[in-house]
Amino acid sequence: MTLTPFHMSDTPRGPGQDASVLTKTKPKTERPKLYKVMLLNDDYTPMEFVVHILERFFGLNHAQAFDIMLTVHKKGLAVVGVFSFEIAETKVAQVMDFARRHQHPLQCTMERE
Ligand code: TYC
Repeated sequence: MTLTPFHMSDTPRGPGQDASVLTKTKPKTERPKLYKVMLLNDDYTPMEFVVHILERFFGLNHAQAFDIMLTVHKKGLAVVGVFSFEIAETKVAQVMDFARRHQHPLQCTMERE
């Protein structure tokens, strides 16, 4: 019996089935999901401590930090920044750890935007 050599080019192909196309690349870069980081008011954390946190961990100047602290004090909470998941998680951990080490009950949370 005689065997005929098989070639890829023998395979019947329809539209979009070019044998030379091995992979398809996804054309679109997806936007990262964003998360709001929020500070919550309480009756015990000193105002200046909150201002310091906003300057230290969120890069705000003193006037911006004081404004946001007052918003939290008056309204109960405020968004202090919007970040990708990992950055938001890090900010929350830094704030919670710093507050705990100074024995203040300040709460910081994150939520999908
Ligand atoms: N309410 C606090 C006070 O009167 C100040 C405060 C502001 C606490 C913002 C927490 O996230 C906060 N000392």
